[in-house]
Amino acid sequence: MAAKKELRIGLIGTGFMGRTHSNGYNRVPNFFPDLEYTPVLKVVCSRNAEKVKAFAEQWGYESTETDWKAVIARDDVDAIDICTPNDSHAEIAIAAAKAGKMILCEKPLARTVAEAQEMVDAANEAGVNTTVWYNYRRIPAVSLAKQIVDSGKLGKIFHYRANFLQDWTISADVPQGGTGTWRMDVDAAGSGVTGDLLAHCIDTAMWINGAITDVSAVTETFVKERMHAITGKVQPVGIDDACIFHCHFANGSLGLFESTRYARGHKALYTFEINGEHASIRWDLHDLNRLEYFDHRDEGIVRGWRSVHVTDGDQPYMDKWWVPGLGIGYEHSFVHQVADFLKSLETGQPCSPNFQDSLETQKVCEAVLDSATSKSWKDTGVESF
Ligand code: 4PW
Repeated sequence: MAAKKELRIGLIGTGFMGRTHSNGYNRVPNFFPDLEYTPVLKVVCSRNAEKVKAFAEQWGYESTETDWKAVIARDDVDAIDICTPNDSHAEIAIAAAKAGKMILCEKPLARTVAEAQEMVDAANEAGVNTTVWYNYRRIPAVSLAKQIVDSGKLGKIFHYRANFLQDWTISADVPQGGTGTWRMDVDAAGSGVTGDLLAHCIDTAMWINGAITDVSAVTETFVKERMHAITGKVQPVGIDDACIFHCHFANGSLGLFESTRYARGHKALYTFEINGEHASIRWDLHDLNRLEYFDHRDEGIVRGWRSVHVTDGDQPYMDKWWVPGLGIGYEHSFVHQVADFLKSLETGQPCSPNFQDSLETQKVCEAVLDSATSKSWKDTGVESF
């Protein structure tokens, strides 16, 4: 067998996402053996020297750094993987692009459109490959939903509906800022559920159903003040705890989106439903190997919702795993993203969503937040996706 080409990774950030990405790199060679490239875990970086060493040992990184600039300066690194809080994405990505490194950036791309635009410009100027980890696209049932819509089976699309519901911030004792709770701090995160959760829904929606052109939104911050874990002071909360928006898609369909971290009982309920002239589909992250499909053209006596168990080798990604009937999980979406990025190096095609695609998602998020503040409809400026 020909020797593999190496993609030498420098991972920055060792939180939840650092683990999901590292798991992806580790599993790809076993399950995607035909790829020309293989990831090599060169270096991992975090500020705490002891913790980063333990992370490197656990996940198989060859070395460690405590300053992200040192990772970018290394000649033995081809790609920078950004898993830090959102407030450092732009600075790290721009420096990485200037050093000619490929960039894999955790979502959302940035806190604002302005930051995201600078990242796109830097990547374009350097001509480096980029991708953003909107991982839910790569759950086989979600990829299958796109295939079905692209095949035209639904006919004209009328409605796209999505929810992302959680309940982990209901207690006023949850702090903002610091390790683990930076998502609660507007300076670190940029926004609340809009950037953290609805960004996933928007990325999937535009990938499947095209550009979102204009939006009308409401947001709410239920707990107005929280202790800040870094300053130790009780401070006003700047994030949106909940957001609901409706919108137009460029194809003429209507969209309805809701996200909150105050839906008691829901931990990560990401669902979407698409209604077309002939057929509808719906999907639920809590039952992620299933895609529900209803086709009005079925013979009347058997017409009804079909529950498609997406585990067959003919369905997206499933030829790589076990045998039909055996499902996979959340973590596999990251394995798929690594595989698709490596494949993109072989083919020379961009690995979608790249920085440019994710800038479009950022535009929708920003229009949603602007709409809620101004209590008016806002154009997103997204023309195509
Ligand atoms: O990206 C999202 C996170 O920030 C995730 O997909 C789920 O919600 C899990 O954690 C948060």
